[in-house]
Amino acid sequence: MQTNLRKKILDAFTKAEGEFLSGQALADIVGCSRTAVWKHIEELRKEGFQLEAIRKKGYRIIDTPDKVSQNEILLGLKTKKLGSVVHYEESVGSTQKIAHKLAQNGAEEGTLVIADEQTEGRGRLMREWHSSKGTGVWMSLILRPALPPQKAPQFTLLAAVAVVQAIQEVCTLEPEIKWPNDILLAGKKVTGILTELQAESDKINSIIMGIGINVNQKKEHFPDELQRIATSLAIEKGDNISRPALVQSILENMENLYNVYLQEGFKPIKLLWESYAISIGRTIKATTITGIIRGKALGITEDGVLKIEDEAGTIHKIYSADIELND
Ligand code: BTX
Repeated sequence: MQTNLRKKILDAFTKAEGEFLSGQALADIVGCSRTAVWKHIEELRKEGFQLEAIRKKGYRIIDTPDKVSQNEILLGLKTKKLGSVVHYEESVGSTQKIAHKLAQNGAEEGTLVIADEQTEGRGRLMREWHSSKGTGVWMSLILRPALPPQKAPQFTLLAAVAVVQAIQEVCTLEPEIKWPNDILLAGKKVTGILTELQAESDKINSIIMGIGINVNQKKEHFPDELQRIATSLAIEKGDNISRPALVQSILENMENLYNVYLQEGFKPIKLLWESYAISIGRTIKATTITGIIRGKALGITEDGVLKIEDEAGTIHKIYSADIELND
């Protein structure tokens, strides 16, 4: 209930777009007493929000802390569904784990789990995902599309497009996608995406979309073994980036793409994805769990599966692999 009230107050400030809102106006919009509004305003202040209060005019928010907690995400968020429930933790093992539990317990579609730090962040095949404190976006989003499980790989590509669009919007940088789940800047990994499922044989119960973005790390924040292959938005931009603004943009782009997907299918997403992809048309080496395939990446299928033509002209369909560019 309290959380609901807070969400309504932040929504009202979002709609006001920097204009003053009187205590009475806020109380009317939110449907509570002026005292309750005042208490929430004081709590926001304690959490680092800077509010200007002028007699007879009311309140407006003039600055927010660079945190990724519920308040910062909700203030200014323009989505209907994605991010409407936010679970924020300062430090967790993995946001994926928490999101899995919430999904199992019936969490609604669009529920976001986000943390300031992960101590056991993970990538595909239980690889480690380095998730240092206060520097990145470590988030897991619950989606519940009424689809068969075979469609799930498409969501990795949909999420990649949403993240690329958000980075373009918020940082004016031009990232590229390496199939299926790496987003690169200057040839180095800035984002990893991990799509996990809770499903029955013919139906998805939930998709847990894990997204890890290096945002404000400096080179020395990365362990030695990552310094050669990883980068952050701040390194490439030469300036720090607002993490809440980035998360909001991801959620907004993702919601748009998800709606397009539900109405028109995967094709428009595929076209967008291909426009950002670097591996298509190039000679690549794909390391799968069953072996290595070398050949030309022809493109992706309607299901988001990668097609590679080897030297003998055989076409292979690759569902999951690590890709190296060979030309
Ligand atoms: P991946 O298996 O494609 O990539 C993992 C590999 O990437 C590692 O083996 C390492 O070489 C490299 N790596 C590790 N950390 C970083 C980093 N911070 N930046 C660049 N490269 C790195 C990618 O898996 C999927 C990652 C998803 C992470 C999100 S964060 C929120 C959610 N919670 C969670 O535990 N995982 C997801």
